[in-house]
Amino acid sequence: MEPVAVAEPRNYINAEEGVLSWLLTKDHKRIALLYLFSVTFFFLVGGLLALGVRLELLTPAGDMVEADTYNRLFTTHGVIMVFFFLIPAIPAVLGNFLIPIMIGAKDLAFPRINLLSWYVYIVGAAFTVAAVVMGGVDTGWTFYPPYSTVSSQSNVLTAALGVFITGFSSILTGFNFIVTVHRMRAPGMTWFRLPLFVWSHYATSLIMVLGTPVVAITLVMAFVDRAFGFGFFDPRRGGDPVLFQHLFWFYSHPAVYIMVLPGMAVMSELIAAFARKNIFGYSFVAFSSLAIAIVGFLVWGHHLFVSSQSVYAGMVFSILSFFVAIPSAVKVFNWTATLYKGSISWDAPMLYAFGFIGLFAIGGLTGLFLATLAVDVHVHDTYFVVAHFHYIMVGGTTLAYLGGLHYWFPKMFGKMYPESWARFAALVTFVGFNLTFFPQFIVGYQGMPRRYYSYVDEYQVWNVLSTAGATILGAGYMIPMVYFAWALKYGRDAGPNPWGAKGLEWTIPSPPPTANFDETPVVTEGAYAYTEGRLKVV
Ligand code: HEM
Ligand SMILES: [Cu+2]
Repeated sequence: MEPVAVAEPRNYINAEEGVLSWLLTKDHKRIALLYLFSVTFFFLVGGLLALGVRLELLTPAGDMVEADTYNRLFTTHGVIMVFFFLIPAIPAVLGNFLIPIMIGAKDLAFPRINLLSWYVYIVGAAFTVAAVVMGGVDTGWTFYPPYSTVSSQSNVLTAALGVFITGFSSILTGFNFIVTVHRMRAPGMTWFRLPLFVWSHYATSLIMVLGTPVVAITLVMAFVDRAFGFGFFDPRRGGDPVLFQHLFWFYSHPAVYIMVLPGMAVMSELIAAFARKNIFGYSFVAFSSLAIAIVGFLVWGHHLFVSSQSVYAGMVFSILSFFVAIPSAVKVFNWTATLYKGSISWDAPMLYAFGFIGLFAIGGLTGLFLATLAVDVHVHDTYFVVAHFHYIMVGGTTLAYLGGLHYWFPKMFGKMYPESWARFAALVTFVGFNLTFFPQFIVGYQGMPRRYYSYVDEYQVWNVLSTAGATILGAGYMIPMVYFAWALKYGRDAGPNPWGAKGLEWTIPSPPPTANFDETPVVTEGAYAYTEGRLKVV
């Protein structure tokens, strides 16, 4: 018999070779991988800094690092995690990879702008890395004046410039997504047939485009205050430091939803796929994303309850903050209703999804505590706040991100990851997470302030628990990195649709070819058209 040469099928990964083909690519899938590597890098750096913070807090005395070094540690941890990991992770990696495929398009509307976004991100990151190399920045990731404008001796200008530049990456990505969803949908892909992943990213993009310019301007104002003594935020020159807080939180509260809406986007896909059901109340879940995006812009004042803001304004912001709970709860209730009578399979992505619901619920409920004016006066700037935002951002967003990476890993790379390791890692992460951050609610309620490098002895037991948990959590985050790398080489072939899931991304080969679809698909049914209740056939 003649030997038959079977050429490896062409896909986006092996379509072209060489580093340049990656650095100059206009393929949204390759750009997603560029982001994957960069955000993973920053997650590792931010994680190491967290470890430093936690080690210092193992003992009550400030005996590992100087106070000044400690300030630089937690600030750099916060800046890197927020601006270089949490904000880009899901949209830039999973959104970039999936949005065009999910709507039946060949690419985003503006492929070159997509590549530009990544370069802008890298340039911004380079400034921030430079600030770290030069000795770090110590203002807290919020850059509050007058400390950031007048008193700080650290590299505020360089770090702020880095964050400012990175903002444009976010704006460009949001703008690209919005145009893509409007203009590039395949025939038959009506708005109400869009996967909820796309809806949620659409809402996220609105916040990116409308909110990010505000923080950009705010940082410019702080920059010129510091560099040239303009005095926007300096009462001696007719300015007002509280103005900074208003402007900053006008963006940064919605920014929390830039982090968590994409997490919710992933959740809807995971829940539908692993319960094999249509999402209960599809249009409610879709519109709740928009509602969160809109109401998110009206609540910034809950960060200013103790800033000398009037009690009247405080009350209004308090009530408005409660309203955000409604669309968030709509999502959680609708996912729960979807699970009801679903035929649930406990694959690793679903474990991450359940973890998300649990942690997000705790984070959200404690958010209501903080939104309650009188309670916030007590726990403001304590570890209660630290625990709250870690439950939402770290618990919620990173679990959704990891769940999504597991779910779409076979699509992105054509290989399966080892399932039992993945379940193990999900469990370790969940346990480690709660051990790290639950004690912080208690110690915060007892009065331990945030951003201090030493504390009274009574708080030590909670801090020891928290540091122990952080070690476990760190391990939980590292395990997937190891088996993902392993699976790239040794994993078994995934085939186009390993989960038997619905959605256009599962109709094309894994990894997808460069153009995604051989011919433009015609969509004839809504998202999640599962035959309800059917058992999973593997
Ligand atoms: C092992 C995991 C982690 C540990 C032990 C940890 C610990 C801490 C600690 C102790 C602080 C200082 C709080 C303060 O004094 O105000 C902090 C701040 C912060 N962390 Fe984490 N963290 C972890 C992971 C993360 C992750 C994954 C993110 C984001 C993805 C994140 C985002 C932040 C932010 C935004 C701040 C605020 C910094 C500031 O207030 O200036 N953390 N973290
Ligand atoms: Cu807020």
